Order: sequence, then structure tokens, then C-alpha cells
Amino acid sequence: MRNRSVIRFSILKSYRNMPKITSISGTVVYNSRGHKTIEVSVISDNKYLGRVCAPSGASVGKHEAINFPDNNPQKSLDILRSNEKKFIGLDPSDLKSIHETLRKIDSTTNYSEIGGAVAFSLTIASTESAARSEGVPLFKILTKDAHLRLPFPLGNILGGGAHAGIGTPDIQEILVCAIGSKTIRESAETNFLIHQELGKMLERHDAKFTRGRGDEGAWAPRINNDKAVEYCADTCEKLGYTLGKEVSLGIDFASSVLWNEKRGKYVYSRQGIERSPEQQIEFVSEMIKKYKLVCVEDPVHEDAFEDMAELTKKFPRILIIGDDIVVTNQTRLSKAINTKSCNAVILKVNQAGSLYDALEFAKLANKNNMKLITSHRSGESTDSHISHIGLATKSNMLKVGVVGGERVAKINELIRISEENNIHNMANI
Ligand code: 2PG
Ligand code: MG
Repeated sequence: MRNRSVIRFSILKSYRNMPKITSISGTVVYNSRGHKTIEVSVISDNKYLGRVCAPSGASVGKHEAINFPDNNPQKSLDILRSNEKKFIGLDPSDLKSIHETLRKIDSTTNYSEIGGAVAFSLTIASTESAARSEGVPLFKILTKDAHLRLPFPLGNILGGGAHAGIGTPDIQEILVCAIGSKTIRESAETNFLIHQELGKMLERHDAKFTRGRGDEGAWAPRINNDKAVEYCADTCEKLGYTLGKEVSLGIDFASSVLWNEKRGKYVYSRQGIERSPEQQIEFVSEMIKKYKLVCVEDPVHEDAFEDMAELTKKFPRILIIGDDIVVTNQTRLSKAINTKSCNAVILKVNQAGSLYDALEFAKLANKNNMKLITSHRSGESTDSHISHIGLATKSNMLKVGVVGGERVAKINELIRISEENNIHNMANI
């Protein structure tokens, strides 16, 4: 009898302690490109605020979630407002219920009715609100794992493509990762140093270099693709690093932007060359070998599962990363697993839509030994939730750029997480 009342009391206690969403609101704000986006605020128990701003990409995969219906952020917010009551009373940490409630409002695969930006902001803001109510950092709401490792920052040092203007490389991003670093601080500082020295090298090679940078803070010089990678490699070597040892380069080809379906070719228009799918695979292979790359992202276009598989087979020890080809989508990930198309995948919550979708995707990737790289978008805010998401999903890398307030915000958060929670081990690459 006594035992039973004790049990009843503790159930009642935990029930009483369970926070509840008491309000949801949203407003139109601006991202790092100065484009309109939305910010959603979730409040639990009238006091625990979670607030999240939605990012957006420039090189957007055709299979990813739609940001806003009719490209209209206000329309998304109006739909959210008219459905606010459905979320009131839910436990902000119960992502599944929040996700299912959202799915009753918009059951389209790509959130084309309410907009993926709402799914993104609402689900992460709820989690943040839950974290505030429990007085814990956000990542602790997402995982109970006590042996977490910090993802290596992967940053864009030189780029072009959809992130910069005419004259810059066709290749979207040349990335650096300090794979030999023992601490998060050392790896971040190494990336900063390489970015800085690369700027000086570009100035030495071109007196007219304006120090212009693309959307993600990477240098955006007038230079062709081959020279761009060469200068990045030279910079690392001049600093005394051995490529593949202390630091490694990676390349995000963002090949879907280069791919011309009609011509059946990858068109490097700024360099004035075209490559057949076979030549593209050859080019990527040469780059991997010549520069001992740690990773190549989207080396072929978003529907070329077989060509990706060829590269994965050829380079089992290099991260062959699927971004636009997989778009943080479980069905596409299953296809990539079955066809052995890649051995690593990008996790961008806003490609999937809700954080629930993205965490399910991460589970499937982890179960199948796919390496995970949690990533920012080119249009960002100073939010740093993805640093927690990268940690909690056991991501090996966190792709967040190198410089720029909205990029450094994520790196600084990783440093805080490390110091405040005594998490020091770096992930395995
Ligand atoms: C990418 C991303 C981030 P965007 O292609 O990986 O670097 O760019 O956000 O423009 O899609
Ligand atoms: Mg990419």
C-alpha cells in the first residue's frame, strides 16, 4: 500500500515537472545574405524560451524540403499561427509528438504547404525550450550518451560556384580540416590560420585581389579551379603542414550545379570546359590522389548514384560524401546504402525539414556505418544549435565555414560545449 502511494507520488511528481508548450510565435527576420527568413519562438511553462532562425541554401538539392510555400516567409508564419493551439500543452522535448502534429498540418513529403523553415525552427526551438526548462545544454535533450566526441570543424577556405560571382572557380568549396589536432581549439585555430595565410598568398599571386569573400566567408578570387586547389595546398605546405597528416583538404564540387542534363556533361562555364561523367570521375580521382583529400562532397550530380558508387569503391578510405544526392532524407539514404553510393553523408536539418526527421536520418546513417557531417547552409544566422546537433548525432565533422560571425558562432559554441561539459576527445575521421 505504502509502496503504491510512493510510486503514485513519483508519477505525479514527474507529471507535474513535465514542461508544457505555452506559446509559439514567429517573425520575419533576415539571414546572412540579407534575405528574408523566419525565426520561431517556443515558450514552455510561460518562461522557458527556445528561439531559432531558419537558414537557407544557394545550391539547393531538388529533393530537399521547400523553405517557404510560394517563397513567402509570412505565409509560413500565418499557417503556423493559425495552428498554434495544436502544439499548446505538448512536452517540448517530445519531438515525435511535435513532429506528428506538424505532419497533420502538412503531410507533403517536402513540407511544401507550411514550409521546411517552420519545421526546422519549430522543432529545434522546442528542444531548446525543453533544455532551458531542465537547465541542461541542448545536446543533452537529444542524447543520453555519456561518451561523446567532438566533431572536427570543416571549413570553406576558397570557393565559387553558387556562393560567389563571375571569375571565381566553378567548384563551390575548397575545405580544410585539421585532422591531426588533439583539441577543438587547436583545430579551429589551425583553420583560421590557413584561411588567413591563403588570403596573403592570393594577394601575392594577384595584386588586384580585393580580399573578396563568398557567402560562407571563403576567399572568392578570380582564379580557375586547378589553381584554386593548388594555392590551398601550397598554403598548408608553406605553413609546415603535411597534407593528410596534420591537416587535410576536401572539396565540395556541388556537382548538381555544374551538371547540364541536356548536354549530359558537367559544365565548368567559368573555366570554359566541359566534362563527361567519365571525365568528371577521372578529374575527381586525380584531385583526391594529388592532394590527398580527406573528403569529396557531391563529386557527381544528385541522381548519379552509380557514379558515386564507383568513386566510393575506388576510394574506400576517403569520405565520399553525399549532400544533394541524399538531402538528409531517409528514403534517399536507404538507396545510397543499398547501392553503396557513399560512405559519408551531410546532415542538414533544413533539407529534411524537422529535427525529428533529421535525427531519424542520423540513426539510420549511424546504424549503417555512414560517417556523418552536420552542416550549416550558405545563408545562415548566428544561431549555434547545429553544434549541439552535430555532437549528439555523433557526427565526425561539423561543416560550418571558417570565418564570418555566423560561422564562428558555431565554432565558439563547440568550444563552450567542450569546456563546460568536460568533453575533450575529438571524433574519429
Ligand atoms: C553545401 C552548402 C553548405 P548551400 O552545398 O554543402 O556549404 O551550401 O547551403 O548553398 O547548399
Ligand atoms: Mg554541399
